[in-house]
Amino acid sequence: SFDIFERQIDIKSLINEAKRILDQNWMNGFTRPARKMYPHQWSWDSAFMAIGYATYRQERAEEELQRLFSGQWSNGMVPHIIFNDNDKESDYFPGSDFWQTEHLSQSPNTVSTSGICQPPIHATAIRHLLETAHDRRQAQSFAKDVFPSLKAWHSFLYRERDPNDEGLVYIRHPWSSGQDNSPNWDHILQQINLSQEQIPSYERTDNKHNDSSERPSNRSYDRYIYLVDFFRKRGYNEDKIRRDGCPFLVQDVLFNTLLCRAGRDLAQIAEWLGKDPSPFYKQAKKTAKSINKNMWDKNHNIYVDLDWRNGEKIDVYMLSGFLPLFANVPSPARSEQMFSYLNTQSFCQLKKNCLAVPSYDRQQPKYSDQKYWRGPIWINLNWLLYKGLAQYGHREYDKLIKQTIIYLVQKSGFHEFYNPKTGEGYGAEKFSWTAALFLDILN
Ligand code: 2M8
Repeated sequence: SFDIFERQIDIKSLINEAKRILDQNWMNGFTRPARKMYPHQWSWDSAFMAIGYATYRQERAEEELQRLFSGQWSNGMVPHIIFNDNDKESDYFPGSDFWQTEHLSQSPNTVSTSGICQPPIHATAIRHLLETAHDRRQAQSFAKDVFPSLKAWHSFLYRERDPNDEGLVYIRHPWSSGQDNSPNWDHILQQINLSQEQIPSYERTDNKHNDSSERPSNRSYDRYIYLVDFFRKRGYNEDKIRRDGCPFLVQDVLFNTLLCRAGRDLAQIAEWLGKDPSPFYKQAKKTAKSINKNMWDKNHNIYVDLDWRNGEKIDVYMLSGFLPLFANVPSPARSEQMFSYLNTQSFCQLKKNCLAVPSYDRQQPKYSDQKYWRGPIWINLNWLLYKGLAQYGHREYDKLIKQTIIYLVQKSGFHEFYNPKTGEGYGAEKFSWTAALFLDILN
């Protein structure tokens, strides 16, 4: 047991430590999420980094996102990884040679990239930068430069990933969700029956750097790799991938929530730049409506993912199911219903000494305190919840999130994820988005 409110905490030195971590992970143009384990540039991580840099180093925030967009494909996709070809220290798998994107007509010539995307929180980061920048003129000119890239990115998603024009886009790989090993994917992955010949030969490296009991199972990894092989065999052609029955097509709550919020942020950026915001507002409105209509689970008071292939709800209750709060999707009445589930032992209850909000309902049989994306506390999800709840006036709960994040960081350092019971840190150490979002929360 612990009392977070009794500790004397030296906030200043924690802030300095967070900045030091970002400095150490800065690779001259982008920030690696962590040494060894994640040596390249990841898409949604970069947006979180930019939000952190916005508190003290505007030019880095801009550089970071510029480098990310240098990897954008000609169809508008922002890849989930832009590889750091100079990295000699790491053996990250799957590297660029495995993705085989280099000779595609739609991939860039100057940098090598993966062939899938990650949650689109970039316009949100750029709007934030515009609102907080010390040098506003510079931020405006940066926003003007990247506006066409942002626009192409959102058009790509609605054009290629929403073939039935529902306002909801699908992802086709667990890595695209950002929550790689979430129990959300278990059922679909279980249904993918593969013979040994269907799995390309490969060697995992992720569990060399980390305790393998925290990482995804080999069976899941086989399916992650099979999916990449499925895409590269079809030249990353979306129609072909869908037509040939890609076994993983999911409309994910968090991905669509961030698209909805980013759509509104893009509209606001357009307005500031003297451009027409209405198409972006319209898309965001439609997405919000569909999240409310199709993803709401009225028996559990939370939003859930959908299997795009049959429209069925995936009955798994994750912290991300509350995150439509971040995009102002639920009505105030619905947000109260959600809060009555969030504020219980299933997640984190006020006045019960909990340590921020775990990523998965603790009462579920598959919940784990330790396993990557299957229960532990992640700072990015808590940050999104923190911002979301603030819009609905839940001050006391937000205070709890902020204080527990400070406690976690002080107790265990800036880890990738944390044990909700003990506060112990797991995964990569000196993890960049934990540092970046800590800076924003304390700003
Ligand atoms: C994790 O994902 C990568 C694959 O993309 C991995 O496990 O190797 C996830 O936590 C993801 O959300 C994150 O962007 C990435 C880098 O921090 O690591």
